[in-house]
Parts: sequence; structure tokens; C-alpha cells
Amino acid sequence: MSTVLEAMEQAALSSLAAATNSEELEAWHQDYLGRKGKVTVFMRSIGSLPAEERPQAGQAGNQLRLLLEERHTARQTEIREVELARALVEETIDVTLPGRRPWTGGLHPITLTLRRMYAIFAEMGFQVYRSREVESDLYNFELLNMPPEHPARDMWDTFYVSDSVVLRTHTSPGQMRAMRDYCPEPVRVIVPGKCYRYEQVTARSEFMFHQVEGLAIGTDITLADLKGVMATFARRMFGPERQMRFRASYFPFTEPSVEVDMDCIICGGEGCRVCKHTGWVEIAGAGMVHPTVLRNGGYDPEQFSGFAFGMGPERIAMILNDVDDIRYFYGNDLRFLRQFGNL
Ligand code: FA5
Repeated sequence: MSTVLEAMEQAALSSLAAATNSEELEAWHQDYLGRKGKVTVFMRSIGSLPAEERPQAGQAGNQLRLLLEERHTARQTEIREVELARALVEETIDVTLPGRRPWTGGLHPITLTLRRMYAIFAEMGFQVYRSREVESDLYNFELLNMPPEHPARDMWDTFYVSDSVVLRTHTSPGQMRAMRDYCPEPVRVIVPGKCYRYEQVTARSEFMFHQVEGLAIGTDITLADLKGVMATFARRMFGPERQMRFRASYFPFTEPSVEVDMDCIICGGEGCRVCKHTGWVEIAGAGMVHPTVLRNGGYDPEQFSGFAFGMGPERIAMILNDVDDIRYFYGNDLRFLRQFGNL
């Protein structure tokens, strides 16, 4: 018996001395002291020995196990020291290398544009009024003078949630909600938010985009007030040298209706795909609130009048930043987005 253990001890100690790194040391531990290790197997075999031999064999086996554990710990300490010393030499850090800048979040260019718009309209006395993105057909169309089957509904290609619920195609339903909230008081609000249209995505049109609706209701409001507000906005947003024009247009909820264009900064008026080769970029639809709409909002059109407009901040951001394709804004390309704000 003792010869078996002596041989095991010698073999174990010499292979322990040969282990030179943590992996080999771990393998050695498994080999002798692990669950299927040689010493463990020996200890398990004691039960099958004649009864009188068992105490002595058990004692000898235990001694060997303790000895090997002790030597293993000592060797482990040695190897760790060697490995640490090597790592300190080989894995030095060059502290003179330039660091990597951590990425912090930043504001999206459309958020930045919207904030500038809020500030300009706030100075003209407009409050921000929030309205829902998922709207009823009633508010998106019907109360805006577009009964079911009205052909003007085709102006807005619509995502339907159900027969009578839509993703709003414009922020104009916010006009109606504001009127019904404020009536019979005068109103001066802007309604910013996302709109959705089931239409072809192009360099100038997205299926999801923002609008900023404006609405002013009072007793003496005229088209001249609308022109003044639009011109002041354009000067503040784009600078005094930029050109703006009004074009006669049609919307079911305004009469008369206009469209507001800015000269195209991208081509300098020469014509490009953003301005559909006209030299002008449409930034808003607008007009005097239709009497039917005033009445639906609770106001007497004999006594009250008002103007409304719906602007496209993406188009405005394109003009301001010389961006020639609207799709960049929602393409999630950080190389594009980091050019704005503090990304
Ligand atoms: C409207 O949506 C009307 N509700 C605007 C209005 C409000 C008129 C109040 C009268 C009174 P229009 O479909 O033209 O109108 O859109 C208004 C603006 O939203 C456009 O001038 C444009 O700047 C922007 N816009 C419209 N469709 C898109 C689109 N697919 N992608 C990006 N911007 C768009």
C-alpha cells in the first residue's frame, strides 16, 4: 500500500514542479485532487480493502492529500507572481496615446428646428398646444369641413387604424381641439407634432414627418395678420435677405387659402429635385379659418375670424442646413446626425 502512495506522491510532486502556468496547475489539480483525480479515486477504493487495513490506508491517503494541497498552494503563489511580473512588462499601457472620446447623446436636428420655431412663435404670443397623433376621422377630416366621401380627402393619403380612427395626416385636427378647449376666448396657439401619410417617400417627402400648426382666433383678425406673422417668422428663421412668396391655393378648412414658399437655398433658385425644379420650396399651407370650421369649434363666424397655417419643420431644416434629401433625417446615420447640436 505505502509503495503505491509513495509512487503517487513522487509522480505528483515532480509533475507539480513541471507546471509553469495557471492552466497547467489547474490541470494538475484535477489530475490528483479533482473529483476523478488519482488521490480521490484511491480514497474511494479504501472501502473495498480488508477491514484491518482500512484505518492505516485512510490515514496515509489523507496525509498525501493534505501534502499535495499544501504544495499546490505554494506553487500557485509562485506561478502567480511570475505571471504578474510578466504581465507588468508585456502589457504596459501607453498613456501617451490619444483617448477615445465618449459619445454623449444630443438633440436631433428636427428637435433643434422645432425649438427655434417655438421660440419665434412664443415671442409673437403663441402657446404650444399638444394634440393626439392617433385621431378620429371626425377630427382629422369631418369637423374640418370634409364629410365622408368628400373628394378633398384624397389630398391626404391616410393610414387607417380602423374605419373611424386614423394616424393624423396633418396637425389641423389640433385646431379643432384647441378651439373647443378655449371657446369662447380668443386663441393663439401652435400645435407641433408628428404626422403620417401613406405616400411615396422621396427626397422631399417622408411618410412620417412633423408639422407645426398655427391658429389665431379673435374678433378682428384678417389675412394681413397671417401675412405679417408668416413674414416675421421667415425673417427670424431664415434671415432678412431670404425671399418668401404667397400662392393662392385650396384647403377645405380655410377660405381663402394660400401656400407659403421660400426660395430654394440648395440650388439658389436655379431648380433642383428638392424644389421640384421651381426654385421655391413649399414650407406651409395656410388661410383664413373657414366659417364652417369656426362654427364646429364653437365660434360665431359673424363675430369671430381667424387664420391658420401648417408648416413642415423638415423642409425648414433642409433649407436652413442645406440638406438635399429629407431621408437623411430619419436614416439614423450618426455621421449625419452628429453634424448638428452636441452629438
Ligand atoms: C396641410 O397639411 C394643411 N393641414 C396645412 C394647413 C393648415 C392649411 C392650416 C391651412 C390651414 P399640406 O399637405 O400642404 O397642408 O402640408 C403642409 C406642410 O407640411 C407642407 O408645406 C410641407 O412643408 C409639409 N409636408 C407635407 N407633406 C409632407 C411630407 N410627406 N414630408 C415632409 N413634409 C411634408
